[in-house]
Amino acid sequence: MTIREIATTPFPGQKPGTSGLRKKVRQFKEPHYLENFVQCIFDGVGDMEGATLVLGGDGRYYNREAVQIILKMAAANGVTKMVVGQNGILSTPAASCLIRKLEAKGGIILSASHNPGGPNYDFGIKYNADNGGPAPETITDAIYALTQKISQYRILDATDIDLSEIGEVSLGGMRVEIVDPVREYRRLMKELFDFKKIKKLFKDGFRLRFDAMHAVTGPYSTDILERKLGAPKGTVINAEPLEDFGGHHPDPNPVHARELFDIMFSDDAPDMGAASDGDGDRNIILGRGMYVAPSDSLAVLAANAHLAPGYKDGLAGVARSMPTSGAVDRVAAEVGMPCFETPTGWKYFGNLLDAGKVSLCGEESAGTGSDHVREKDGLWAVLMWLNILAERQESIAEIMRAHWRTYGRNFYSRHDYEAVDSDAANKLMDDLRAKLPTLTGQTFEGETVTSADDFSYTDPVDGSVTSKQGIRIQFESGARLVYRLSGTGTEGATLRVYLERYEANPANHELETQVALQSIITIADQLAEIGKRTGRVEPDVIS
Ligand code: G16
Repeated sequence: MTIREIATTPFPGQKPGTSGLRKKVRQFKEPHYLENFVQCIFDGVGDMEGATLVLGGDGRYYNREAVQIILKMAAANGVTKMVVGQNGILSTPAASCLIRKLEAKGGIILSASHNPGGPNYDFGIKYNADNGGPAPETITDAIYALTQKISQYRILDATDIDLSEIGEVSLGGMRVEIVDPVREYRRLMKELFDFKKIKKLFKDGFRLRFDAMHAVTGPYSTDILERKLGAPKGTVINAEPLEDFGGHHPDPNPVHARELFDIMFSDDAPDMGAASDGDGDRNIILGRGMYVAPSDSLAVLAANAHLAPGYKDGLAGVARSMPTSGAVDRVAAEVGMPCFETPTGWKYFGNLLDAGKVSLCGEESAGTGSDHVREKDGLWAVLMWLNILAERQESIAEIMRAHWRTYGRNFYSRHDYEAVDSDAANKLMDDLRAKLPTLTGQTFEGETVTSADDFSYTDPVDGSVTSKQGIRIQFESGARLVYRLSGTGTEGATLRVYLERYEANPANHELETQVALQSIITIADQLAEIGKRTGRVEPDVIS
């Protein structure tokens, strides 16, 4: 087998976003596009000779071809061992788990997360470092710089290898170990949670509906929930992973997980509903007739984590992304533990977790996780909730109401305007930024602004500064308004508006969320002229 050195030219726009490089499949299929980026990963990370890497993806369209290309390039770049999920499959948290378990140099994960899949939709690739988490900016910046000047890549001239059988094969001088994608992950979950108690919960008749959305958590949830924990067959719905996710967006929100929401708001709703996304790192939780906002879920997990064996000694601290509601801050203040506010993107939690400053973190974008891996983890969150429910023997609605009685309720919602003209979106943000210095002290709809800024973060561990991370406007009442442009979309720009209002009085805790937030919603449009500038009369997604 020979190594070929193929001449190439730089591609514009191979800049990794919040979560690696995410583009349309047709872009990835352009000659040399994927190969260029992969070569830049190998060169940007460096020292591939002797390295062990982990490789896998969420099984979306183009996963199979991409895995074969990456394996041949890894062999040509001197990688010693590649550990690949069977059939090229690994959920994002399972990949993180394997990198840590094997003490690998890092891993390559193929996914466009919650974005749709198929020939006309999205694909993605990202590099995770040896801590199992998304590569820090020093690495992604180095990769990006190389994409601007690449002139050749190396690839082994070889036939595709069969990834359907667990075992070991060689490819050129490289060993390829094909592993069960679920096994190590399941072991880790067993260490963290009381499987016996959760088993008993199901035995006693607890009913769960887990929507795998035809994405990667199908095999993980069927194995763990149905086979190991004894949940009845059919607990997992849409369990079969499909390359196009059955034509849906594998995004667990009220629009794309409609089927689950309908079940949970029906007369025959089970006790709990949950769903994960394309690559298995996000989660949503529903009780009977109740949606648990991800920011609230984070707060409840923070307040109850000690009920699960893996967290019985309590938490070192918690962290949330800036746009996530302050519900978890209230728990942290009560317990007396540190609470950090980071920019959006899981990578910002990495340093805090590695330094032992926090053991639980989460984001409004349906992500929660802990120091067990360095990615958010959908099924982990479901198991954590199950463990808490098994201990408390209360319904989800009872747990939520008790939580609000204790801490007050942070009403919260996110309004998304998708595929907005990029120039219009950037101008909207620039004009808002220009207005910031004038806002403090002004009153809108009865709400007085106490501060207004563009979020900037100084990492408490390495001192690095990340600026322009979203516009935040804080009101005297405790309400807050945040504007941010998404870093994960592949079409135009997505404007996200995050709305929050604190309510201490239990008499108002049952208000409908959008009603509770009405004044903030009105201010959001007044300040940014969203309707006028985007031409939209309402958001595409309200979550
Ligand atoms: C990715 C990151 C998350 C982040 C999200 C933000 O999620 O891993 O940490 O919260 O992007 O998305 P946006 O920039 O669109 O608001 P995922 O699940 O897409 O990998």
